[in-house]
Amino acid sequence: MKNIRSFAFLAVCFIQSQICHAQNPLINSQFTADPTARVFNGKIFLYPSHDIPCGKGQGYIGFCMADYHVYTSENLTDWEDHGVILTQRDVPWVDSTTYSMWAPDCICKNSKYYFYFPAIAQDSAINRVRRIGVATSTSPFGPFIPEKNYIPEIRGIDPNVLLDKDNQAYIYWAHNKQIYVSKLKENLLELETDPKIIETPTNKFKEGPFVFERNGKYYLTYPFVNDKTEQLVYGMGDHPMGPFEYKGLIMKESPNRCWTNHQSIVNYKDQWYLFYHHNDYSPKFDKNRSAKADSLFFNEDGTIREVIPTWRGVGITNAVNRIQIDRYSSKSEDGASVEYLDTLNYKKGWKVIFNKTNAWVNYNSVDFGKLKLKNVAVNARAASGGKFEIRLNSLNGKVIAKGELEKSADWNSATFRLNNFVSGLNHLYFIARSSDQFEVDFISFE
Ligand code: FUB
Repeated sequence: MKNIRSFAFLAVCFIQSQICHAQNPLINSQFTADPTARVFNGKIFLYPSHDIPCGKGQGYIGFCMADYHVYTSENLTDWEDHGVILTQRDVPWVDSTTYSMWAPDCICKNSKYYFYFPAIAQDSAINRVRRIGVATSTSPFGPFIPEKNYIPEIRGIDPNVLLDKDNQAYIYWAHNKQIYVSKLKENLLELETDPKIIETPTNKFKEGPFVFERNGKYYLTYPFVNDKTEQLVYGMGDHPMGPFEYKGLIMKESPNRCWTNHQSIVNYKDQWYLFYHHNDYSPKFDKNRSAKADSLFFNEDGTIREVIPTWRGVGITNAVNRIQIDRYSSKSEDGASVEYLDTLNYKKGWKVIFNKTNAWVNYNSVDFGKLKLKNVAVNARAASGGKFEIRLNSLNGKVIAKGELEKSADWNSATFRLNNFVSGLNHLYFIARSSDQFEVDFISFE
């Protein structure tokens, strides 16, 4: 061990540069629900809704949403917040006392960007009627300029727009347990056809439609309450307006009993991803949600394989960044558990607690590039000390570092020499080699 220095917690998301290096959840600088991911100009653009804690008398059943931000990423690991793109104050028809800017969508046609969002209108605030409006921009970063009025024929929430291969656009939304569709006119601002209900197998609660096309098949995906909370399900069809044959589950109910879930599915650099939300940064209040992403795979017949939510999420982690091993890919059943760092501030994230010899966590896809990295810094708290090893690619793989953590009741960052030159993409195994309890927040290579 070379040195120990006092370690003060720094958020994973560096607020000044507005960049988060994150796994699941993707963003910890604020709550991000209903994540719609789109690919524009070779980047992923994420248009979530923005949960904020409600002030007294604000919002509806705990939902308070006043504006939208847009985030981008090229590697699905570093997420940049580009700030507010639209707020309730700036929309002429929205009742800006209602904090009702729920799940949005954004699409691009002929280099113009169309942002669709629901909210409660001034003319119907007493009955809390939800309407859907459009705002446009010449840039995916906004600012988006709202139309003067909402789309008059639509009552509902969760707009989603599919721009089909022939450039015909369809708008989907949810209202009263039903999912609706209409064709949009060429201007993407008005309906061309009357709203039509899409047949779904039951009359149970559903919302959040998201439709995409793959190999000539259209997939209608939506959150649906079959038991206690929302699961994600889908149907497949040959036409954007249906019918869609029900196919089943994409994701089970949230393990943490977050009542809502809300999805988008996107292909980026030849891999499909599911974006969704859970309440990981707000485990006791499920109206403050956070966006997550996991890889999604299809069977040969085009059906979707169930997606099991992971902590590791997606994307490659640069070895010199913080490697949050509590966002593990896999771990031993015994002796390695994950807990919040600070239950008074969940957004600080998590730590791994080791208390058994040979307990381990595995964190996949770390890029060491070609740099000559010499040390690993381990951010740990070890009241009774503790021994560890870091191996590559399997539990029996090459040992690249090992060491002994100094006894300390406080968090410390200690650096240890690497035994071997490491390059390229590797999977890490962090293994406890003593039975003393110690905790690790993150490691990084330097
Ligand atoms: O975010 C508010 C509402 O919760 C969305 O509109 C629904 O889809 C659900 O996620």
